[in-house]
Amino acid sequence: MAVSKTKKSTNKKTSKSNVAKKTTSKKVNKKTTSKKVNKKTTSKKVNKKTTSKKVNKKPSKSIAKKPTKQQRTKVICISHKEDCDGISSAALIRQAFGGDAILVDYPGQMEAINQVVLDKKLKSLFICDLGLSKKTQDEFIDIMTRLRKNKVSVTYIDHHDIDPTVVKALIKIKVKVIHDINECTAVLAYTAFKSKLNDHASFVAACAAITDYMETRPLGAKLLQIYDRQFALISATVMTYNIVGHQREPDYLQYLVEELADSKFPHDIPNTYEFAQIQVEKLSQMIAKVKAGLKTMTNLGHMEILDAGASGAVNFVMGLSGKDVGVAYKERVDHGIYAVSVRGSKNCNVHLGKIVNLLATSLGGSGGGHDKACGAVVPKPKIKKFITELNKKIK
Ligand SMILES: [Mn+2]
Repeated sequence: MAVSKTKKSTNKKTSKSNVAKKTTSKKVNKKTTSKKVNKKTTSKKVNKKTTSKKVNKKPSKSIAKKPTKQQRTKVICISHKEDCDGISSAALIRQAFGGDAILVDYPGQMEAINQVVLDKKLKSLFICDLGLSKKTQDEFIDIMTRLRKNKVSVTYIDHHDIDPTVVKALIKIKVKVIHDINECTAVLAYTAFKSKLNDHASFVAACAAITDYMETRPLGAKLLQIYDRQFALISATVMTYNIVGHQREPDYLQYLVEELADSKFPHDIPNTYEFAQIQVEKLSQMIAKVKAGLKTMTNLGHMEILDAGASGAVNFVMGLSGKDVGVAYKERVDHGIYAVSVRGSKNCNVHLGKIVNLLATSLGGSGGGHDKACGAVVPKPKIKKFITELNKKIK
C-alpha cells in the first residue's frame, strides 16, 4: 500500500506539471480546432449571447431594477461521476453547449440537483446518466417543476429503467426527455446533439458504450465501427480505471471531462496508462480478497468491500461465487448507508434494476438501473435484510 501511495503522489505531481505544460499548447489547439469544427456552435453561442443581451438589457435599463432582474446565463450539466458513460456524457454536453459539469454519485444526486435550483444565474440544465428510483422520482419532478417555473431549460438524458408516469410528468412540464434503455447515455447525447459536436465526440461516445456493455446496440455499434476495435477497447478501459481510481478527487474528474470535451484521447492525457497499471494491480489483489471473503446464498454471492469501490469488486463477486447474481456493498460512513452494486450473469433472467428499485425503497433506501447491472443505496442497519430478500426474489 505504502508503495502504491508513493507512486500515486509522484504520478500526480508529474501529471500536474505535464498538465500545466500542455495547457498552453492545448489552448492554441483548442482555438484552432474549435474554430474549424465548432463554427456552428461558436456562432450560435455568439448569436445567443448577443440576442439575449439585447433583449434583456433594454428592459433592465428602462426600468433600472438591476438587482431584481438577473440574467440567466449559466449552463450546468449534472452527470454521473462513477463511470465512463457519465463522464463522457458531461464531456459531450460541455463540447456542445459549454458550461460547467457537476459530477455526482447516487447518494449525492438529489443534493446536487437541489443546489442548482438556488442558482439564480442558471439558464440551462442537463442531467445525464442519473437514473431515478421510486424514492427519488417524486422529489425530482418537484425540483424540475420549480426550475421550469423559473424558465430554466432542462434536458434529462438517461437510459436506466424509469417509471413511465415520470416520463409523462416531465414531458408535461416541458423537460426535454431523451430516454432509451437500449443505448448508453453518451450515445444518446451524441445522437441528439451531433450537429454541435465534432468528429472526435463519436469516439468519446463509443468508449462510453463499451464500458456500459452497450457497444453491440444499434447506435453504439455504428459508432464503434468507425474506430479500430482494440484501440477503442483499451482507451475505454484506461478511461474507466482513471475514473474509478479518482472518485475522491473531484478536480481530476473535472479535468477528465474538460480533456475529453477538448477531443483528447485517453492516451494523450498524461499518466493515464501508468495510473491504469496501478488500478489493474489493485484489481488483481481484489481477486484474492474476494476469494477469501466471499459469502454465498442459494441464488447469489455477496461480499462487503472495505478498501475499494463496490462496483470494482462486484463482477469478481458474481464470477467467483459461481452464482448468477453478485452483490458487493461498501459502507459510506458519512451518509450512514451502504452503496450496493449488483450484477447478473447472462443466465440471470430477472430484471435486477426493477427488483432492486422496489426492494431498496421498501427498506428506506433507493436503487435501480439496468436488468443485469444496477445499484442501490441501503440504510446501514438494513443491509442484511436487503441481501436475504434479494436472494428470495431472484429465483
Ligand atoms: Mn450509463
